[in-house]
Amino acid sequence: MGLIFAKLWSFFCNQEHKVIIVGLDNAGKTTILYQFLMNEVVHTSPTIGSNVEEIVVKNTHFLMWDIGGQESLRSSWNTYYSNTELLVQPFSFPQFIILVVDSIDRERLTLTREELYRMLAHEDLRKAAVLIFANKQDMKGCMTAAEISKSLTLSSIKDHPWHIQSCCALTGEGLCQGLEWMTSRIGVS
Ligand SMILES: Nc1nc2c(ncn2[C@@H]2O[C@H](COP(=O)(O)OP(=O)(O)OP(=O)(O)O)[C@@H](O)[C@H]2O)c(=O)[nH]1
Ligand SMILES: [Mg+2]
Repeated sequence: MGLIFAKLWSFFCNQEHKVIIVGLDNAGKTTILYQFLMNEVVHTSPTIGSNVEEIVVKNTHFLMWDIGGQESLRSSWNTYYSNTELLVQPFSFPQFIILVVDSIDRERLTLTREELYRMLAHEDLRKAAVLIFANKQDMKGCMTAAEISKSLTLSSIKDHPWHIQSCCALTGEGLCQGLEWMTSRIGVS
């Protein structure tokens, strides 16, 4: 009995939590993914398709899918929402959406808003919690997290847990706080 319990415990504790990292092109998604993985800034080029990496935080495994944000690729984001290969696992749908916003890109915030609400309405994402990174806080004249929150009307989101975190992917500032919010959502302290 004890052995069965231990195996079940180990299965659930070591399982991977699926995360999708989305946002418009040039927002800083890939830079954030590799800051998570290596604590350093990598040279990026626009992502065609996706990058996937396992990130371990406080013994919690996250399988993070960084999806290309160019206009032509956005219509295929929904192919990452369900993963038929993993349907036998309890969490084959994303548990987290990380939405990365370029805080200097005022012109395209409306577009980000549209993409956000399209995702939130998707059946496969109904249980996902949303972490919004207000990235590029090092840029002069950038929008604050509060401004972005207001423009995205985050306070109107009642059916998904959400959190907005300002950050700078180049220095890594703010990224840990975002990950901490994610681990707190799954009960890791
Ligand atoms: N100043 C500044 N530049 C950043 C920051 N984060 C990322 N960048 C730069 O923004 C550019 C785009 O970053 P990527 O991580 O490739 O953007 P992406 O969201 O993955 O873009 P796509 O793959 O096209 O969807 C790169 O030149 C990064 O170095 C940041 O916090 N501050
Ligand atoms: Mg990219």
